[in-house]
Amino acid sequence: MEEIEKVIIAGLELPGSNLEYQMDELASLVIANNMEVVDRILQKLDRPNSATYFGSGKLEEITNLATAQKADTVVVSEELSPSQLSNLEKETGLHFLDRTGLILEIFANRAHSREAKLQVELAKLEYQLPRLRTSSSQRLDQQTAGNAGGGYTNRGAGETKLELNRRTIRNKIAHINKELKEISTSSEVQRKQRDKKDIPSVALVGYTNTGKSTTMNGLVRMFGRSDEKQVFEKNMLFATLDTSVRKLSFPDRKEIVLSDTVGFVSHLPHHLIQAFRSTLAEAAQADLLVQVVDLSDPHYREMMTTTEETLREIGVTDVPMVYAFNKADLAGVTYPTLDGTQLTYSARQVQSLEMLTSLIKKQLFKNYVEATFLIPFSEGQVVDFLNGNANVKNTEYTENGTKITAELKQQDYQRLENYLL
Ligand SMILES: Nc1nc2c(ncn2[C@@H]2O[C@H](COP(=O)(O)OP(=O)(O)OP(=O)(O)O)[C@@H](O)[C@H]2O)c(=O)[nH]1
Ligand SMILES: [Mg+2]
Repeated sequence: MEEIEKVIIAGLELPGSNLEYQMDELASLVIANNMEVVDRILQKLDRPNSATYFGSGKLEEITNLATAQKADTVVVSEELSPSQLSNLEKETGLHFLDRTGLILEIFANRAHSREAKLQVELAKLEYQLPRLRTSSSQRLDQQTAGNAGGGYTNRGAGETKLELNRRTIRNKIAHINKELKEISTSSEVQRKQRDKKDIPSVALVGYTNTGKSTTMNGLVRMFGRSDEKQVFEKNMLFATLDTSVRKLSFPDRKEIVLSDTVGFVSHLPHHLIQAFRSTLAEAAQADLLVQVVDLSDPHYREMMTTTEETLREIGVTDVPMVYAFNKADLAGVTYPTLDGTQLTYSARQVQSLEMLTSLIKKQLFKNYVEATFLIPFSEGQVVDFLNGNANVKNTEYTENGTKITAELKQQDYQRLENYLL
């Protein structure tokens, strides 16, 4: 079995910070990256030390703790500047990873599809670019140390190497961007085709690990095609990194496409958000968002704020949203209950999913109307149209034609106005 890396998590308690929550979430992120938290260490400061983030006394404490716990890596709860990271490593001899670097690693390990892999790679390169100077010159220093009489030429060579590395990274970035663009235009084509078919789309959004994929799977079991694949659900942060789209068909013939996508976390690295734009575009294109919230998490309000901020950042501002407060079974409240656009439910319960379905349908099919038409026998194609596209509630054969009562889209209703009874 692969040895699990032991790490220490460390954070600064700055005025006004909610460090305990931050550290708990950091610990979950560390676990999500297949590492083990062996200890945590905190320091109270008015502001971070500009050179080493922590104060110098604390650095010694961190080094000692790491030795005692046999840990080589320290994960810090915030994003550090490139020079802070390299100073910390120099002063302690330990490996430091900041929160951004950690999230990038998780995403890199989880990405399966070509698109997700490219997106993570892009975010990593963008993150590395400003950090290149320190790490590559360090490597050159080490080379010089082992290479007796390296002399003054090394410095010049080092600069050139750095420039070369930067150029290589920029080239890679350009290449990946091009490839991603090709992929996104092709998925855009697919999306357009769906749009043309007029099927309304619903996107599940929300904080990571709230139960989006479980909700999707439950709905697909009830209303999806029997050969539709289940999506991956697991109790860990960032189980889902790709967008999955499934079609649901309800007994009344109404259909929707439902998408499940990557979850959010507070301070999601900016580069990642940029890189995942096209994956997240599914939400921007949706007719309705269902924000899945983990009601059993004491911090669910903060998580909702983060979700809404992240949606704004990716430009999703004017899609209507309903709220699905999940894991009600763990929260110890009565469920399922519906209050306006707010559902309290459990994604593991059929009755709950039925209520979610009716909430979604109520929002999406608001402009459906019920009407009764009388269609002359000579116009059988209109009867076929209604049977194929409307929720037919009653059919009667009269002397003058077929009398059909049906629930249908406003625009179809207008088209068929001539046949109104
Ligand atoms: N008790 C309980 N657990 C639930 C419920 N819904 C989901 N879970 C569990 O919560 C965990 C996370 O569920 P997922 O569906 O993978 O969550 P997600 O929102 O897709 O998470 P990411 O893809 O990581 O963003 C899994 O272990 C689920 O079994 C629920 O209603 N009650
Ligand atoms: Mg998921």
